[in-house]
Amino acid sequence: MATPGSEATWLWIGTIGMVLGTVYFAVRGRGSTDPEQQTYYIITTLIPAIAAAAYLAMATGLGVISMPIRGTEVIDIYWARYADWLLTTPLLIIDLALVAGARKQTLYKLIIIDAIMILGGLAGSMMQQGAVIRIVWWAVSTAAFIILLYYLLGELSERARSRSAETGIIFNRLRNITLGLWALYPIVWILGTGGGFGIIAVTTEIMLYVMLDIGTKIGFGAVLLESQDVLQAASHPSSTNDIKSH
Ligand code: RET
Repeated sequence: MATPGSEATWLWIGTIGMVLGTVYFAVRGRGSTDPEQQTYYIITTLIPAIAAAAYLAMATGLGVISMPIRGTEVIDIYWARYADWLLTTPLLIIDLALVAGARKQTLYKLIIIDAIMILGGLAGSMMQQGAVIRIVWWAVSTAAFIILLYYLLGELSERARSRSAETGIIFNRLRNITLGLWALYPIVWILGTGGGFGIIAVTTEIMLYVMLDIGTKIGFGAVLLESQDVLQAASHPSSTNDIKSH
């Protein structure tokens, strides 16, 4: 078991950030009584809660192993982040699918493609034979990611638009946050320990992942819950709004 060095500070920042995010969503969701709203609250609260456990494991040295990679020295592989992503990315996809009103079949497909993406990254990070095989796994994982984007931009966007104009706008906002932030993960991976070249320092890599994870889990969750309030208000207008709209 390897012990994390200077990168531990960032892993602790990640842990604290995720705990705060969990508490924030849990407190926010307490007042909700609508079953649909509650589903969003539960999913959105679970996401940082899972990540908090993974970050704690990484900060305490449980979620990391040292591995000799051919052509480089021994590198630390933080495998716990893949366990986190394997659980949290499907939850984020469920959030998006719920907003869009996606078909169950499409949702299952997306979850399988997502699992291939994350497991491809895990496999690549564990390959000890050198850079080439690691890059091959990166390409497999990135191909799965591109297929995910294709569904988000196509079928899911269309479904959301067909629900209502507001849903279409809100889905696009959530989708764009997802596209923009998720696309940075493969870049950090290949430049960091993932690619085996270590072009960026381990501490920088961990810092970037912490920032991305906070954005994709807490930033995304906050925007989603905010938007749900708006949609809810639009579908169950109060009497004041009724009067205003007449
Ligand atoms: C990996 C491996 C290299 C290729 C690709 C990857 C994609 C990772 C993504 C992760 C998203 C994580 C999120 C976590 C927070 O909730 C696995 C780095 C494409 C997209 C959103």
